[in-house]
Amino acid sequence: MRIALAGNPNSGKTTLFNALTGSHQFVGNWPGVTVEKKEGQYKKDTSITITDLPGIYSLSPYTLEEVVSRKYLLNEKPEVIINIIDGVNLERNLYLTTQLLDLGIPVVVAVNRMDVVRNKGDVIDRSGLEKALGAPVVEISALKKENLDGLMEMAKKVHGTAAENHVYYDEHLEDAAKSIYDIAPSVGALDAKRFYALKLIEGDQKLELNLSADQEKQIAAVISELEEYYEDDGEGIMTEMRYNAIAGIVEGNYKQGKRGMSTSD
Ligand code: GDP
Ligand code: K
Ligand code: MG
Repeated sequence: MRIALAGNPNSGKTTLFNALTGSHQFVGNWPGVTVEKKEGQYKKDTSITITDLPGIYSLSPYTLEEVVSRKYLLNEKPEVIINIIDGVNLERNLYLTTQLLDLGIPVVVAVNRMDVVRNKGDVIDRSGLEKALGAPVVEISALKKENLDGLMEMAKKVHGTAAENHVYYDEHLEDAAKSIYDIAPSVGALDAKRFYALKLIEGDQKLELNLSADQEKQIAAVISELEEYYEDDGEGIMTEMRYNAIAGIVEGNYKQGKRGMSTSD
């Protein structure tokens, strides 16, 4: 089984990767770029390969790290994604999560830094978060090596299952995505069809979809209509949709303790 670790910079990816692989790791570079590539075997089951992707905030095509991560996710297709998120910065970290869920690959969300979350007296409604995302959520501390067995058990459990995603936006946007599948059935047939449709709406120029000029024109018309309706450009629409959805998810599932800001790590 091939697992990719994806998450924001500083979310604890390397700490988790090292804890899971121990000395069973290989460090090189991603093809053609000087971004470090780390791959290793799960030390308790060497049939599982784990790839530590570069830290990213979004699956955009702008930074080198984003390009490398999304090429790997779209073209090499890991069988499971472990999305490590910083439990202390849930809102910011979930922005990437919403995009990973669009890829059609089973995702396990690992909420990291639980030692700090608990110290602050904060509480995450784990099962509420699972329901909101449509993906299993496992609370861990990569630093203290807490619940890493539980995380890997969950990764094995979702392996080979259909990817779920409960983060849907409003009907105008969802209808626009469906129109895009109708215009370009080749996009609709892809596992990552939702990813591609929403990125087309975002105005992403690096999707390599080989659409005909006519399809491009029809899709542009769908997007124009959406932009007129929301009085914003596609990128702005998608960003706001994602932030609004995440704000609701965090509001409903993260309770701040009375201890407020305490020690960091
Ligand atoms: P990366 O940028 O995602 O690879 O993050 P790192 O693994 O380098 O971790 C960033 C910092 O967070 C380091 O100082 C880690 O020791 C710390 N860290 C990682 N996981 C945890 C955790 O579960 N709890 C605490 N308190 N600190 C952590
Ligand atoms: K780091
Ligand atoms: Mg790292």
